[in-house]
Amino acid sequence: IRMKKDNSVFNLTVSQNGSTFGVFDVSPTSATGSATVSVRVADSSQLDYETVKSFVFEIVARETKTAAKLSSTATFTVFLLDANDNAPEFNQSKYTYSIPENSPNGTIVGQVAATDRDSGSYGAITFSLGGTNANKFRIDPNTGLIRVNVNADSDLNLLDRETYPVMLLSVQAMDGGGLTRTVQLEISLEDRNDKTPTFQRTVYEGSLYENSLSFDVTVQ
Ligand SMILES: [Ca+2]
Ligand SMILES: [Ca+2]
Ligand SMILES: [Ca+2]
Repeated sequence: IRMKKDNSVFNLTVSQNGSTFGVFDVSPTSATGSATVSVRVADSSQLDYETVKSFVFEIVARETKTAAKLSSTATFTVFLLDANDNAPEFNQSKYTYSIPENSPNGTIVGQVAATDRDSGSYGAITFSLGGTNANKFRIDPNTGLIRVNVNADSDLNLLDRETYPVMLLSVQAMDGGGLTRTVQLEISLEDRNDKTPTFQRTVYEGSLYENSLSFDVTVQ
């Protein structure tokens, strides 16, 4: 900004509603006649878009050498622009679910949720799954709903408790600026009686002596 006050010496201060304001300052802080004044950030820790979206403050020029000490005030408004300074946050540090083994394709496993304090695309979250068994499940990238993802035609035993009783996966939440957060997802398979008893052979033979009181043959 440019200040002009003919032949007078004046001080420059930053205030807000009449009291000292420390978020911004000016340089120089005193001048004679006219001066170009820069408004600078004095305390960047207070520039948090998630807390305050704009600042209104005054720059006061006050004469120092005159008896009257005349002053003039200019009001400034500074609007903050959002930066992507927050990663998504899950509502749980870990998710643990349990479903029956051999659950069919589309079975709902559970739903994760995350928030992001930034605005617009910086706060828009996309979910994805990772880990060894991630292909056996699918997650809705927008809602976080997790479902079983098996092809019954080709992978009859994909969710077989005897193979993987507990599966450790990860869920990633990514915002529109590329910041990510990952949590563990543990899916246990509940036992179901999916093994029909079968004989190893269909024909068994045994011999016994006449007059025997018992007949022993091992059936497996
Ligand atoms: Ca912030
Ligand atoms: Ca932000
Ligand atoms: Ca963000």
